[in-house]
Amino acid sequence: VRHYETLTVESVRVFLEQHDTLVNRLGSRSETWTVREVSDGNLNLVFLVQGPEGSVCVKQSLPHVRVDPQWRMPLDRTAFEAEWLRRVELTAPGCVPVFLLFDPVMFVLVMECLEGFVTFRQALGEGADAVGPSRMIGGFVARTAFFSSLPGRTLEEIMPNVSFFANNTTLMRITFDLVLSDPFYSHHRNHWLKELDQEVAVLQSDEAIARAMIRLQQRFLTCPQALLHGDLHSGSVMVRNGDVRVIDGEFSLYGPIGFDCGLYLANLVLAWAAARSGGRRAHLAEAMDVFWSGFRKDFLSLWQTHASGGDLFSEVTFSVYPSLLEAERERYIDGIFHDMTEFAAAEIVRRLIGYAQVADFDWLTGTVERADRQREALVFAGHLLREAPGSMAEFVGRLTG
Ligand code: SR1
Ligand code: MG
Repeated sequence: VRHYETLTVESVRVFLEQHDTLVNRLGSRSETWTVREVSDGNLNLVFLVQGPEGSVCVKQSLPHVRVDPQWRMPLDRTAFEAEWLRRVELTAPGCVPVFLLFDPVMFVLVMECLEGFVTFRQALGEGADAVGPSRMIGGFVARTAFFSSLPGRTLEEIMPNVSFFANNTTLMRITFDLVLSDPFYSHHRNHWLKELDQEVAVLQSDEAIARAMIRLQQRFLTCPQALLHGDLHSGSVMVRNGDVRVIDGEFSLYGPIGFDCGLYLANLVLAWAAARSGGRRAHLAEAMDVFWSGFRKDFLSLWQTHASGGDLFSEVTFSVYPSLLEAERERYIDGIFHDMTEFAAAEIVRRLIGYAQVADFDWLTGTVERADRQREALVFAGHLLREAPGSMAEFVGRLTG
């Protein structure tokens, strides 16, 4: 009887040997394979295996948070990631690693190894192009959202998926707590540079911000618009010479489209705040604009070319009211924009004062300068929550001021 056990560099080899398709991919003599553990995320184990013929990436859930063994956790997250990967491969081909195998006993997901890729976060820190990947991610979110939502599909196609992903409650809980709750009150998981004490106190005692967060909590849990990645920060994007892949769909859920957009945008803002020069900041501001305008353009154009594909905003039903349909579509996109700016604010705040922070500021060795940069982002996020901007130009204008 097979049972779950945590993989090691040695047992990964034994695991892979049991699957002919993987053995064929790597090359038949397993003693020639090299196995490397490269886990660096908060939750899971990751191994890269190189054989004479090819390579694979092996990801396994642990029964706890990888970086905190006391924080116990069920294993099912790789099952949701596998399902997300299989669906997104169809709606956004070439944008994710190729799915190879999921083992529901060992909670192991095997996929294409992204050789030579680095995380977008690392690339951003090294001054790499941000505009090209942002255009691609705008298109990626548009396609994955459109083809998993009621504008693009029928209710019979969508509803079983909504209910399947509604079971990803463990990771929903993490997001609800770490992104949308803890940072906005006094919680033991929060931590920040003491130079930011005053800004944090202001943020946590502002009624308008509390009101915005209550709205966001509701949007996150009660608005299943589309299948989301659910954790679309710059560490979930891999890049290599203009090639871009989205990884780590374990947080996938049906939720508001602005959540994925907001997380991506927030991580550009964090990179902007940590940037090494004014020129670099201008480049990152351009990437923000390109991301949003790319998303908007692609989502609207999918609507035009698949006008009868879905149940909502159907040209079949409302063909005699073309201007009404157009106005309603604009309103839908405006709603995504509003959600995006507020979710972006929540992500900025949590990455600066919450449990899981980001490495973007690590190159700033002096705490005073680091705090100054973080303060800029924190104050900007507070402003977004108090008063939503009406356009991307206003969003970028407030930032670059
Ligand atoms: C306990 S998990 C902390 C964070 O890591 C993941 O990448 C998600 O961003 C989550 O919020
Ligand atoms: Mg991750």
